[in-house]
Amino acid sequence: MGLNLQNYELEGSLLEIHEYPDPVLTEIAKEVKSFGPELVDLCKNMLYTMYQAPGIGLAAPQIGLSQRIFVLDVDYERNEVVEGSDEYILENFNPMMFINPVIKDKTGTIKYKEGCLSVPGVYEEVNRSKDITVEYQDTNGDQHSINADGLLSICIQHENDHLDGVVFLERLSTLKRNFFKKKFK
Ligand code: QAP
Ligand code: CO
Repeated sequence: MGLNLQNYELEGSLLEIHEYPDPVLTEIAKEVKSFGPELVDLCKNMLYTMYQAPGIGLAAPQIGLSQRIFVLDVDYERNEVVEGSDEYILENFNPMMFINPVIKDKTGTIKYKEGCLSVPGVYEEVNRSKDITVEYQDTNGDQHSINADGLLSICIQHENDHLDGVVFLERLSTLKRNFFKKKFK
């Protein structure tokens, strides 16, 4: 399968998304110690699966892999090539890959209606930090640090939670959390 990214063909395989309450979603993911072409391939397939869904973020535990990896893109627009087709054109795509991320500084608060590919159909408001600094490695193992705010900040915090075995339902009020937990179990 392929996704047309403004004449750049993203090749990849569609990975199976594990849904809540799959136990892999509650595990603490392991640090990545091996970098190179296999990791690049995995990230490409994760991005491919995310764009296909469509979603804006996907963490490795969501594809059944308990490793500290997530991908995201909060900028892209996806349009059908022709109405009703399953071929898409992506515009303004800005794929990002985070290996062994650590959120360093968090300030302020921001509320946003979040969803999750592993909890289909549920969209609820969650409080997060507004501004963050995140340190992470790229697929070569090189170290980076970025500041994030807005949707990027929210998305990084949501995906980083997955690496600690936390699904966004855990961040809702007790009443809502229990309601949705019951619904999925
Ligand atoms: C996490 O979520 C996120 O229920 C990424 O039926 C969400 O991509 C970060 C999705 C909001 C920041 C803000 C959910 C797709 C996608 C669904 C997603 C669904 C289809 C969720
Ligand atoms: Co999620």
